[in-house]
Amino acid sequence: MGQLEYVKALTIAGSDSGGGAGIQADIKTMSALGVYAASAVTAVTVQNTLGVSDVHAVPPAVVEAQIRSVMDDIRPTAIKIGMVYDADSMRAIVQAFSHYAPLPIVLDTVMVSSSGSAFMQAGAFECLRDTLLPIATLVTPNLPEAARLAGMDVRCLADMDAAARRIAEYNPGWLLIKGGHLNRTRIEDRLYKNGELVAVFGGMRVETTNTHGTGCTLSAAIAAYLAMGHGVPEAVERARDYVQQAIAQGACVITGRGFGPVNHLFAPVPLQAKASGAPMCTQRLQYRTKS
Ligand code: PXL
Repeated sequence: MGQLEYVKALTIAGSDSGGGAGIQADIKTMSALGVYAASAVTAVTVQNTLGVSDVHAVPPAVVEAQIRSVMDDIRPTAIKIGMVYDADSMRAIVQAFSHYAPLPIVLDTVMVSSSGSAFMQAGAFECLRDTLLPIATLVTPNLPEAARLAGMDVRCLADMDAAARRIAEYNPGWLLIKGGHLNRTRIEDRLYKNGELVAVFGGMRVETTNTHGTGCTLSAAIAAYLAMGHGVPEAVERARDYVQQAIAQGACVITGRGFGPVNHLFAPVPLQAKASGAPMCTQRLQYRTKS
């Protein structure tokens, strides 16, 4: 038999000592979906289910060195970028990727924790928008993040569409605006390409406080499906299904005294491998188009 190779992804993100979000969520998610997860840690956060008590950034040169070390040897086929605390680290990430052929990059524009702590240094926002956004294949802001990127209030579905057109000035590629912050029972996430609405993904809100890390989990799952070779709309559709099930399967379980994690490991699959050098899977999924 010829040589086998795992399907591999790299997450560049902050550590959540509580284990529900950040790099821990990313590694659990990618692993649960059968994808080998490499990681570059950008910051160490001190937190549990009750909140964040401290944030320590990793030196930018060390962020860059981790990425280069993984890229030069392990050769992931998709990247997820989550929390990046300061502008120098953002520039270090862009610099690291300048050495390689373009890969699918999912950028989760993490700015504040769900409990309100700053996960991005004051003044780093413009750098995120002007240097990190342009290298992403897909950007996945929630409503407040989309509002900040677009420089406008986003309070309804029409505002999301208007914000998407503005954000396309910084990145003409794919954009998934997550509508969870609109307080509706039916959640709607909207996928755009170059500011144009491409697909609408609906789902019913699960009544639970165990939603810590859902944004991290979604972007990591998208990166995992991109690593398998799916296109962006298919990867988003599959990743949303995974997150919805992970929320439902962890909705009634107590982890700590605060906001608990989703159940990443409700149905883990074995690590996938392919013949080394063989093309990735190209199976396509139907996704709901705009109605
Ligand atoms: O908000 C997403 C997020 C990203 N990164 C880290 C986190 C969280 C949420 O708490 O802890 C490290």
